[in-house]
Amino acid sequence: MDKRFKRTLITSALPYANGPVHIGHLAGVYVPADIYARYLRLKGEEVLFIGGSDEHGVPITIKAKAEGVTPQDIVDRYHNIIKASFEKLGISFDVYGRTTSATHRRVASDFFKRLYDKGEFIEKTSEQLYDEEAKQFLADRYVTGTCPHCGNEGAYGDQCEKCGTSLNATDLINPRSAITGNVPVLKETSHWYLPLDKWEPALREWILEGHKEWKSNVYGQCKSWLDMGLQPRAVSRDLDWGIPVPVEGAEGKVLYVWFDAPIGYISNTIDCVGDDWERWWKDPETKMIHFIGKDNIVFHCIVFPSMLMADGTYNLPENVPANEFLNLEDDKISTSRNWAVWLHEYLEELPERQDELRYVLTANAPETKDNNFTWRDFQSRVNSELVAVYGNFVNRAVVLVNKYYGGEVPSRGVLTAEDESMMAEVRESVTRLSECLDNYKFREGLKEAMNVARIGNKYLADSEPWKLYKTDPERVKTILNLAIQLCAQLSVVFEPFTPFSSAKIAEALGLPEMKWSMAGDFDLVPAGRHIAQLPLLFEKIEDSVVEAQVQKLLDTKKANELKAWQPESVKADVAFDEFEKMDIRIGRVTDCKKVKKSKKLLQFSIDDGMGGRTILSGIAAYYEPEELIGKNICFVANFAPRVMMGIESQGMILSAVNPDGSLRVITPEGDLTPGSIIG
Ligand code: B3M
Ligand code: ZN
Repeated sequence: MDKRFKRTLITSALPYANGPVHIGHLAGVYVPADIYARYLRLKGEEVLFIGGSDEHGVPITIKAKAEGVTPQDIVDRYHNIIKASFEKLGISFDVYGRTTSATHRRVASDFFKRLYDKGEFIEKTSEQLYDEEAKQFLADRYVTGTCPHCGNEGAYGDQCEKCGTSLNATDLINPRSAITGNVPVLKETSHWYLPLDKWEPALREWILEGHKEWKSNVYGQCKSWLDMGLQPRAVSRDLDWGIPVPVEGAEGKVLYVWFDAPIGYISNTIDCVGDDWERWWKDPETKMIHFIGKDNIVFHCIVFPSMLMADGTYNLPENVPANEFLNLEDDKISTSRNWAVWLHEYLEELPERQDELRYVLTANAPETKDNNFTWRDFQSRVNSELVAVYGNFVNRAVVLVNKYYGGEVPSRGVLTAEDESMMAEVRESVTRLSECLDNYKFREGLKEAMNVARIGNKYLADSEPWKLYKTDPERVKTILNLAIQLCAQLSVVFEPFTPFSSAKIAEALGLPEMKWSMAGDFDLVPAGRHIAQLPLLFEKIEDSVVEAQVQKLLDTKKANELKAWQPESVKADVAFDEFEKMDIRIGRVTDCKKVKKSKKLLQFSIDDGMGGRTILSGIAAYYEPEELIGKNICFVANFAPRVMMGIESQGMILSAVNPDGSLRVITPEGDLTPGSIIG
């Protein structure tokens, strides 16, 4: 470890307790964090690995409302599912807490109060969106609308998930209440703001000058935030679910979920180690590492550090190795569309296959770019890597020792040049592996671990002990002794990645406590030790298993497509005078081209019979622009103009959606003059 540090505090993002965790969460955050924690522990370092559920915030109250239960019911349900499934996957948290705990409420409240007393907040009154029917301010996800940056019509009041931009609810075009569907009004309310701009110079110095070694995706995002200039950020909300703002006169206001959630790392530390917690958070010899997904970068690199600096007594994170996203079968993972492989379901449907999932998610980890999980790839990696390389080597070595020596590890004679070169290769691979793990390159590290197994397979294949057994039995003893030593090392180098199989090998070989220093050491299992037969380390994934999982996803897709045709998608009746407010007309496309930097938008020049206009439409995925030139289309002429990608769109072109989600523009039958009124 870097000489400046004596111990490591590892945090992993606190998942929202409004649903179970899926493979995207695992690949992005929890599997890499666990690999790192296990690796440091093997090296004998002092480590604390913090996890927990994030139980506040609007997504939870929305879910509770939809189900007619309390937010507490929701978080109790999912906290338990999440906690149990992490445990079963072998995610080795030292503590898995929750933000509705009494400790957290006290710690978060005190944190706010301390900053408040120091004068670190600005109190500001501003106009916020308000739903008059629900009698409620619409914070964050309580409001949806069109993203002013990319034109996504399903953007939330806190973020556009399409382009990743972080938003204020009042930035949205055509905002709608997620509670009633009403158009919100503006109403005054006051909140506390953390002046991020005050911390901007310190953040610039700390990240842009001091942490050039951070992953380029993380560093780049921080730089672009800092270059845009930071604004004060509200840290309270008008909601009834959360930690009350501990200030007189703040009734009905709670801490913003992104203010209290990262403090959850501190509260969970306190629940884990009690009074010793300050050593983990304030001693400069403690290194803090945040494992998160890319959508959380700004909160962990800008907002939380500003909170910590405002307090002034805490360490800042030493690194934030955020990952990109994992897709599933070429489609974005989505909770609302049920497009995911849920961990708790996986554990039930593929029992005792934890290492297989951990392996594939690491081999495929979205470390530098978004990546894709497919069940076919899962099958092929398990069968051709875990089974055919790692499992095959260990099983062969153990079987041969049982066959020739009744399970007693043979003693070793003089080593040959082949033995020496095999041992050297292993040690080189282990060195590279350590380097990878030290630098958060888990994917590459896993390749090196697998390389050690490959070296073993090659060694057995080249030396052919089964052929030599009759002619040179002494030589066979040496070969199999070394092969068993290599099995012992494999259990160590694979422990961070696939701990369940490592434990099996260690038990069969009678290994003492595992240590990282055992990797590269060929004197781990003494000659004469009796080793047990090993159950198969990994079994092949049969086609039927993969087909069942693919079918499950196809069923999901079908169910999603059908939803559009279900009675609940039919909208409420509209009176004639309401309908009459719409000015729908025929237009002729005089020009059509792609909008630069947008995958979705086409820019139309329309002859509308009134001098012409420009309209943007999100159908670029379904047409080549030239196909549409000269066509007659239908458009809403009095749709309020809006600016997307810097271009004003003056209307809306009508199109229909197919069951597979594809869009087709509506073209009129017969010849009609541009400007003709439809009605
Ligand atoms: N719950 C967001 C998320 O799950 C949030 C992370 C909190 S970490 C302090 O992506
Ligand atoms: Zn957007």
